[in-house]
Amino acid sequence: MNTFYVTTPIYYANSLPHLGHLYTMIVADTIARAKRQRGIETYFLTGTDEHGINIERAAQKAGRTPKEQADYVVSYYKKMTAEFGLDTAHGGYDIFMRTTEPFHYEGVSELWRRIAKSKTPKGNDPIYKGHYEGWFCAACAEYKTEDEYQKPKNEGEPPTCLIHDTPLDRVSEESYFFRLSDYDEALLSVYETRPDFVRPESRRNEVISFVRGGLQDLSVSRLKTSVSWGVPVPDDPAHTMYVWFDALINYITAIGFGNEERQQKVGFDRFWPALHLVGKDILRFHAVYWPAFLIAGGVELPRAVVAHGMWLDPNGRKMSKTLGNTIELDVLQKHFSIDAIRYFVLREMVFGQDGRFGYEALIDRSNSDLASGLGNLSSRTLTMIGKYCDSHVPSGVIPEDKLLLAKRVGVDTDETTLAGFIETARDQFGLHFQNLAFSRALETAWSIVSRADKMITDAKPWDLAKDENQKHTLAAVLFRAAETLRWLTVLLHPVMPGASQAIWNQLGLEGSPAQIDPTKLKWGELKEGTAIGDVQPIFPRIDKAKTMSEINADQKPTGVHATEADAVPGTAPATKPEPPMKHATEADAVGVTSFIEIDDFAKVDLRVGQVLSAERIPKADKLLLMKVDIGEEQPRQILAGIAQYYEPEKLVGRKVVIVANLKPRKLRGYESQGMVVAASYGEEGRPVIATFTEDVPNGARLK
Ligand code: ME8
Repeated sequence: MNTFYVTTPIYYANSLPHLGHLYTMIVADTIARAKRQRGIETYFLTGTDEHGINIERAAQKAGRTPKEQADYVVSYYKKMTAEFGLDTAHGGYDIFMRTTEPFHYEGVSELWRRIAKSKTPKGNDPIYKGHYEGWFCAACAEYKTEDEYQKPKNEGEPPTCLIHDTPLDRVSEESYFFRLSDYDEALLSVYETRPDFVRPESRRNEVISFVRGGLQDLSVSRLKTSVSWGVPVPDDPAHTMYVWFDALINYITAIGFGNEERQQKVGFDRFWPALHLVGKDILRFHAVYWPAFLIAGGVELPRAVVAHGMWLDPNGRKMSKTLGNTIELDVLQKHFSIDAIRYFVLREMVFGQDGRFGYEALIDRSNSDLASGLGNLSSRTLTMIGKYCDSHVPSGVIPEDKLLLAKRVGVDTDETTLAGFIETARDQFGLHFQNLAFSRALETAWSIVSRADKMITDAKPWDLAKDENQKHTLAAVLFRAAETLRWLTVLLHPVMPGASQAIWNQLGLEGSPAQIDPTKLKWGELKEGTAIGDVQPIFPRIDKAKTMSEINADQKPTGVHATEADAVPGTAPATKPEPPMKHATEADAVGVTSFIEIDDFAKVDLRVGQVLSAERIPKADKLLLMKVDIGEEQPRQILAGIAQYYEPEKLVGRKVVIVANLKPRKLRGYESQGMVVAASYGEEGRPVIATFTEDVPNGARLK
């Protein structure tokens, strides 16, 4: 049986979720929907991590018991997941896992016992009793070594956590240890033999160098007198298990490890191994400790551990409650459709790298890609079918004797040109999706939107409608547009389930795009004569000024918010108010003054390139150092003076135009082997990089 299991981290039940938590769930939900659409039986887990000192303290502060605290946070999570369409009722997760479930206690105890009975690869006992002396961060639920904390300013004070800036707890007590130091070679061999085990590549390298640096044994219990809120150590109830030990095991207890009832209901053998999606903040736990526990317990390793980057605010700062720059989910939900949010986070973050989240950017993308892009393609196509074809899908066939007429108005009489383009885009979309390159996948889907838009604009159906002789040409153009829409709804279903279904219904189709395997789509299967449904706008345009002022009014009164308008002056030039596009400076407006021959132009070798990496150069505010693939054996190293306007991480994967035969020159000690072509406007000469809306191979020449 073909099955698939995907997990998000289980989130701490000490505080309410924010955009970061929502993001991992959206990614997992998208993957799960794509698998289900392909007929693969899929299990999707999310949930909460409810034990440990941090929950105990949060409960105490709120005047609740730890369980009441967990219940409170869980009820919020459940409400939130329902509102965002991520719960079971909306086709989302299959289990909201809670570590306070009795079956979880059973499974965790079972794994502890199995580990305790085994031997390490070096022949030692994996679990031993010792004495722990050191510092612990309750918020990270992590023991900290000297290079992981800030030493105190005054003697006698505790050091502080580098992440949370809060004082660490001194721990000096008896503890059980897991002999992690004996698993280094076993782990390195996993990373070596399974290069896809930790993804992306950069994270895999980090993990390998961490393990190569030497592993220390891990304290896996606390005395019950210090931490009582957790799973008791089997046969030694004076000890409570370390919260991460218990939490990681949730991924297997949820599907039946150590509990017969769960095993019957879900099935460990049916679904394990899982694909674990995590933020890079907790990669070490998932890619080092977790596989070591599993090796020790004789359990198969996960399919893969995939770490995504973190959402930062528009100024590039980490989102945190203290800074007040987290994105509030209720504000987000009030002003944006679920599909627009899903599209934005998947399109905007280059998977694996950090991304910046701002409401203004979300509005801009919604308006450009959704309202003016997909939404407009859908409404113009369906409105024209309503107007010119009596609301029925017309025939796509142009009769032999009308082909010449169609050709005369520039309509391609060979339907397979468009069909071929879309089939190739569908395949590319699928490949990107499989590699979790959602941003690239969506770029590819939007190349289909542009192609269909261009077909309509070039064919001018409104003119064709005036000529009775062209009625077959008109019908064929509208059929092709409608068939393109059908394909788009199927491709985009995992990303935007609501909007895809709405367009599907408006096309007059039965069932759901959720039931169509995109790899099995065949061009032309849209049936002539299908009565289209009621045409409604799918993505209404958002009034930016009005929505921004409403958002600002809605935000909690304390702290700095995550809107671009709140950017600290001088820290993020990209957030300066942009001059309206139409108002170029007078200098820009001067017309062309002298002409060149075509041969002069031919001297400039312009090539299509793709940015492979982009980074800032220390002490050079304006320059970005990029590696660009222009179809040559080696990528070009190119410097571009765009750092004040472009975030390097957003350029990765983007298609650009390169002047390939420009004499190399050195800037700030780096050789630049070409130039990126950009428009320049306004008094500051703001650069806007030239790019393509359709897919084009690297190295293609511009003529
Ligand atoms: O670490 N950007 O729980 P947690 C992107 N209980 N993702 C973010 C994010 C951000 N700014 N902030 C949070 C724990 N996340 C443990 C996990 S698993 C056995 C135990 C997401 O509540 C991201 O997935 O701190 C990150 O890894 C996770 O929330 C951390 O959630």
